[in-house]
Amino acid sequence: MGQQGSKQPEAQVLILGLDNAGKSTLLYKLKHNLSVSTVPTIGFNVEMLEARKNRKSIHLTVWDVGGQRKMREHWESFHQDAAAVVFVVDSSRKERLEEARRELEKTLRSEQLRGRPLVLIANKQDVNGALTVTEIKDTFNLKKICSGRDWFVQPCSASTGVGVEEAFRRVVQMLK
Ligand SMILES: Nc1nc2c(ncn2[C@@H]2O[C@H](COP(=O)(O)OP(=O)(O)O)[C@@H](O)[C@H]2O)c(=O)[nH]1
Ligand SMILES: [Mg+2]
Repeated sequence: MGQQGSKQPEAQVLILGLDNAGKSTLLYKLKHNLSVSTVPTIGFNVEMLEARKNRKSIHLTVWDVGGQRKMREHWESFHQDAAAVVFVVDSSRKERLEEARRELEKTLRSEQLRGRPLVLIANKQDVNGALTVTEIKDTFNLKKICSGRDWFVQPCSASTGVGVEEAFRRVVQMLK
């Protein structure tokens, strides 16, 4: 969690979401401004990023944890040190929204994540007919399941990069 008063604050950010939501695409867009072709993540990816908060530099360690069913049971082991959670949703897959909602709700119930801010990414907004931020917010009943923490929903396309930097600026702003 970084030492109090340390000159170079650090924070860990956890990217979660179902498989195929676009987590790894998002991470690599953010890190290298590159569209890379991803393969399903077995285990996790981790990247260090430099961000600015109140004109100070902050080191972010961003964990992108595989979203396949078998990996989800390991999400919990990443909770402890997470200062913020980024939850990525594939807005083009209406039929997987309920599954995503269940996983998010479970994640937010974690004691170790109590009070940690959440940025929900409504990804794949470039796809025709993608669910809007409002539709996702309502379906997820976010107001209710996020009580006691800061939260924000960011429309995004990890492929084109639209919304990617905004999403992380939000994350950084919300860090305590
Ligand atoms: N159209 C579109 N496709 C995306 C977007 N983000 C990711 N993808 C695609 O979705 C698939 C899964 O992406 P990936 O980053 O591997 O998802 P992960 O399993 O959550 O890490 C890949 O084929 C990506 O190219 C997006 O914003 N728009
Ligand atoms: Mg991945």
